[in-house]
Amino acid sequence: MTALVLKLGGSVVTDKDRPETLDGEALERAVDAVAGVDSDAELVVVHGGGSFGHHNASEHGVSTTEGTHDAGAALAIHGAMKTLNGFVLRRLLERDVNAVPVHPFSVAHRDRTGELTLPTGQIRTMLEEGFVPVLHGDLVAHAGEGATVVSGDELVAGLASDLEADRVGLCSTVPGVLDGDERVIERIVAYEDVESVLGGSESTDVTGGMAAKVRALLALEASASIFGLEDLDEFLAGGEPGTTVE
Ligand code: IP8
Repeated sequence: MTALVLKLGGSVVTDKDRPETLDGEALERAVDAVAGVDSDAELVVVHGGGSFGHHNASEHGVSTTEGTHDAGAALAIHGAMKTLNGFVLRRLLERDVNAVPVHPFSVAHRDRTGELTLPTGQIRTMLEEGFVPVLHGDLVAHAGEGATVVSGDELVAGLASDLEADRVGLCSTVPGVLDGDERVIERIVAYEDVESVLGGSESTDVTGGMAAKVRALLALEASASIFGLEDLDEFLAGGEPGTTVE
């Protein structure tokens, strides 16, 4: 199976400055672009949290490594992400995209080392049956921690390798990975190429900073693009806007 995995950054489709608020215009634009994709293409969409989920997670002291055993806290965080997922799905359905939800909290887990297991049998079958699965950053059960956050980027990496995706796109608030002069770096083939602008390999921005994104994408077989919303159409049409990581 060859699939296209697209991540819509949470800060692209929500208003980061106001809790639980969509960026309606940006979301419309993203959804329009997705609706233009050839209906035979196998497309998986993942969205991040933006102004949904993150504030609930920090309120309850939950991160990708610090968990909670409190079901109320878990429901608040997961519930916020489900609300956003519902908005994204509704907009996609309005554009006749055959979108269906996949909630990682119900299917994925981490072991004691933090390694994520995300089953993809249901996603493969959805794709084969003509659906567009829409996942989101979420909570996952984490051995020894209760429940911790899983970011959309981590899901993208897992999906891309498991589904043997041939293309991966991260639609971000920036037009690509920027060099010291704020110019988009066209191609990255090794972390050393960008270490001076993104920081050393010991820096651990597991919550989705650019260094973590680039490292995760370099580890994939698939070629991946990081680009801004204005370039989403071009990416979905088969182009390589922004920064290509291979
Ligand atoms: O915005 C965050 O997903 P991300 C998910 O992709 C939660 O990092 C629950 C905060």
